Amino acid sequence: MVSLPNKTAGAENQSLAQWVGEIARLTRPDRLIWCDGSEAERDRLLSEAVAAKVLLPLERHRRPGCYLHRSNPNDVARTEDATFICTPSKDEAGPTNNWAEPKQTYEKLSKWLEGSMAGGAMYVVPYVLGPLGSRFAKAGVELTDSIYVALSMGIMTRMGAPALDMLGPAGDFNRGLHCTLGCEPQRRLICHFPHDDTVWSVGSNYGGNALLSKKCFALRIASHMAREEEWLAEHMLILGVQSPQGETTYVAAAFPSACGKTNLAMLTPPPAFDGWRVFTVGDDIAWMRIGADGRLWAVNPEFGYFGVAPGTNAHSNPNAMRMLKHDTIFTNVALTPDGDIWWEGIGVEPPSGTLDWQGRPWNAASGAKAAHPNSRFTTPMSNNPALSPHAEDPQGVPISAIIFGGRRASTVPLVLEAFDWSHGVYLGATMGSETTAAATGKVGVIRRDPMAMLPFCGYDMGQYFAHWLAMGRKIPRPPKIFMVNWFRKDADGSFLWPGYGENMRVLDWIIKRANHRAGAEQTPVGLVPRAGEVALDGLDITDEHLKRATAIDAREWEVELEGQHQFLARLGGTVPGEVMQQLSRARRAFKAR
Ligand code: OXD
Ligand code: MN
Repeated sequence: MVSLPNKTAGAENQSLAQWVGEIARLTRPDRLIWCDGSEAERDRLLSEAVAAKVLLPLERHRRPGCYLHRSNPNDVARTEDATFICTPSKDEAGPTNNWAEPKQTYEKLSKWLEGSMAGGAMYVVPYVLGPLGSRFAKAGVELTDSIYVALSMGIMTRMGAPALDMLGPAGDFNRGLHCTLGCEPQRRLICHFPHDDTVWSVGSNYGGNALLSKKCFALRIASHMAREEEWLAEHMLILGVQSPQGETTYVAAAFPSACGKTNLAMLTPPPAFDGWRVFTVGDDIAWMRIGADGRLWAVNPEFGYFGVAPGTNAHSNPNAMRMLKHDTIFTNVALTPDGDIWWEGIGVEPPSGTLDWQGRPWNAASGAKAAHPNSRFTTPMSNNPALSPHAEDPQGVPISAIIFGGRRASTVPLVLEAFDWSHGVYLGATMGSETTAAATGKVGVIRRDPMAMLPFCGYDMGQYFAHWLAMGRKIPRPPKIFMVNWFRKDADGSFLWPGYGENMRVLDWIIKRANHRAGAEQTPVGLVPRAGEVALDGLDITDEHLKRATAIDAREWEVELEGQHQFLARLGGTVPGEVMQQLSRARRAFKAR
């Protein structure tokens, strides 16, 4: 039986001490480790993880403070089939979430968890989401048997003492319980209990399933809280664009997983934008509240980035390449013989003798990938050379534009501005993307992913749209809403837009529109740039070419609007009439053309 340390700061909080005791009695770890978030603790945990072969140190001159983790090959992505929202009624979870009855789920998991940590340690990981001392900040505590998870939480969150300080003797917190449980797919469940502010995740150590601060708390549980407390918890990056005159405009953008969110958040402007700078506030999640000035203000609840490695290179994301030089945990990337990392699309050839993500000798001729397509880096945001000076601002940053985007080979133009908030909610509600490797399942089919929240909304989607519409009525000075698509292809299959740093040109138009400094052309589905309004200097692209990238093709849209209709119909009767009316309006506008 574990004895609770009585001198720890955490034990001051009665409900925390009680809950830790309860879970320790259930899971029966040999040791309880209260994480304080200190450097000394991190060094100690890193040494233990290396001794246990959970982490492999990379060559210390090439990648100081960097480690490679190889996961169980059956545990490489989020498992949406095993992800549940446990609310008293199924309706509350809605048709897009898996639902399970809370009491039965606790009972079932408690049986699995009995004695599950015997022989090992249980890490008590207190953390804060959001800048310390801000009105956005919320505390969580994750109990985990995984040293990899504890170390990753130390990167991804403000972990340890600050959280216990914030909790004090009586503060409330999100209760996260994570147990590796043999890492068997048959006993893998990620269960959310929004009414108890609780998450129980078993059977997976993959970031999105196991770092409970991230998708589980900051999105699924927080979206439920946000609805009750009149704010927004969104799957959005936050960036600031600074003009040569020093004026900074902030933008929040939602893209489904693995559509280049981290790259956009860390964008390096092209030479034509001399004197412009892009600053990252966040790369994955935004919490947004109405400010005293009537604008929408946003913070990044996280403290680090858990980004997709393949495709990251000196062209696609030069800031990331600098950021990943030190103090980073890489998961499921390839290992070169000189102790460095490698992945597909890193921009250099792999040396011979490279080991694949499972540690096996790799042979390029085999056609197999050396790095797993969903291999990741976990790195503190302080490593980012483009980190915004306001990333830790307790007030957050004021958002002038919200962008929705997806990966669409056709139909959706490079950029589209919504007519108003309500139309923007419809654009977000019906957005779709070709699927990627960030979740298990088929890759490359179109999946509708409203506001990129389909896997992350902790309640009914129709109600979520209603919440967005209600927020729109409450925000006195709402941001403008846009849709972008960097991935549209020409008839010959080539991309119509170069993407990456050149996306600055689209951001520039968006910012001009948000600041009422550019015109636009009306189409049945929104506003697009007029000829000459997207700066193309220095690019091998003509206005004619841009026209193809922003074209609205009535035949493609007929199919699109039918697809949207079918999707909204599947969501059921809670979809607000206002969203359906926007769809009908688009159909009528094409007919009237
Ligand atoms: C992520 C995801 O890891 O969206 O951010 O899957
Ligand atoms: Mn994400």
